[in-house]
Amino acid sequence: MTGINYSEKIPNNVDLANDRKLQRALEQWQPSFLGWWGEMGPSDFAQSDVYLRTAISVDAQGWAHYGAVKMPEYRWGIFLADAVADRKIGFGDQMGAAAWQQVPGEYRSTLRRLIVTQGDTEPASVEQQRLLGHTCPSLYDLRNLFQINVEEGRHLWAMVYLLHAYFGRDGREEAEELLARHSGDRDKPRILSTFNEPVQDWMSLYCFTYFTDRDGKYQLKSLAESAFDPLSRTCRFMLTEEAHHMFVGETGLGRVIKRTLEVMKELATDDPARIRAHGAVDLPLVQKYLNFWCSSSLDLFGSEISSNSAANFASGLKGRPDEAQYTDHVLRETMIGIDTPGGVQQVPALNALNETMRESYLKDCEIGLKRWNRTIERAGHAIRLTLPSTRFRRSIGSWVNQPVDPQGNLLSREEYDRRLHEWIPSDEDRAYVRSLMQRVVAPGKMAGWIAAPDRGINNLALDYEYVRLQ
Ligand code: BYC
Repeated sequence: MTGINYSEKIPNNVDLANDRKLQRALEQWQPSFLGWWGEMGPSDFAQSDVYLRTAISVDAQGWAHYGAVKMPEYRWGIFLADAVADRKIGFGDQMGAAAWQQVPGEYRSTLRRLIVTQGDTEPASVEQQRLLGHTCPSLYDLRNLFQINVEEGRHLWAMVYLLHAYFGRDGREEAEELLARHSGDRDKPRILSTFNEPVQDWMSLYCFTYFTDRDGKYQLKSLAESAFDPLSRTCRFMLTEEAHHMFVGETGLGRVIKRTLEVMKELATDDPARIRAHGAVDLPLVQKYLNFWCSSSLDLFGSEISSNSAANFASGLKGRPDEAQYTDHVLRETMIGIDTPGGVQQVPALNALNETMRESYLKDCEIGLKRWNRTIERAGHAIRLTLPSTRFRRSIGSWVNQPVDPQGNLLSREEYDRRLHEWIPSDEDRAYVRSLMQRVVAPGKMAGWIAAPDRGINNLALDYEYVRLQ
């Protein structure tokens, strides 16, 4: 196991001290990062003590140290999972050859583009969430938000390390650009669409961490298979941090639903108006949030039929999540049927990899829904939460801009436009959710629209002061 050196300005386990040029370049980027954090990271709270975990090693068990930290003093650093000795490429046309420790010239720009796209999402998510601290439903939730934010900041460091270490001047320029683009900025937006959507309330945060961070899990898993070994190693460690982010989404939505069911029982009604009058989030409104964020996150996999994904797989740059579970790792022989508005189209499996990934992602998304639906069923209600059809509200791929309802039925454009507010949050719905977003910061107390979590963080009590506000 490689230990992490915290005595350096940039904590790392990549022996940075022995590469003075790289160390200097990263130390020059560090103040820009801190400047960005101060301007675009969580607004206020810089003086608050937050109960955060920090990586102390890179093995899966017990890698974290917990303690009170002021966010600007968080020790962001560079942590790669341990190297696998004699690692071989596990898929594509070069399967079985030695993994690359350097970037082959012919793949340089494609690989850089993949790393930049991945890197761009990390600060984007921090920017999207920067105002949420002001309306936290509890100190427990506030701390979880900040934990996610600092870790996304570290994930940016992970990609910036690769850019600086392996892509020379171009890489350094890209690292600067990662701090210059901003979520939702009209002139310099973030690269992928979902990362320009505002996340202005905690329902959106829980959906974002449930659906969008899960895309992160799948993309990181596929990059962890990469023939470019430093990318594989950094993604493997990022995945261990990512699990908590999805936990926040799944338990957050679970707690909202639990509270709604309590209110429904108390009032003996499933009438959304009465539930809202009582300050809870009615289940049809939860469904609308799921529809919005699931459909947006589905776009993040790219087009169903994609020559980019085919080329990336064939050349060994990007595999499938858990590549070892498949039998065919070359995919030169197989065809796959893809659902398009013109009917099912047969395409080479190699060109359908984005869709293959999207399908396994959706199976993973179903797990939380099953759990929430069991709770709803046990409470004696007939309503069930569902994932929208992959044809619904797509901005990328075969179904782009098709007027389709969440069940996947093609409608007239007029009917679609008229009924869209039934399927995703309307202005009125969003205004209602905004009205619930009142800050609750007494230790152990929860906002009225969300149930308490089952347990505290790191075995601490629920009424522990997870954030000491200053
Ligand atoms: N929005 O062949 P196509 C995370 C572009 S989340 C805008 O369809 P391809 C996180 C695409 O870039 C994970 N543009 O798809 C979560 C391409 O442009 P270029 C992030 C889009 O290339 C929460 C063109 O359309 N990581 O970590 O196979 C918090 C045609 O592309 C979109 C990655 O995404 C879109 N939705 O796949 C914090 C991994 N979709 O290059 C963090 C790296 C496609 O022709 N990225 N385009 O100019 C990739 O692997 C691929 O770029 C994509 C697209 C999967 C995104």
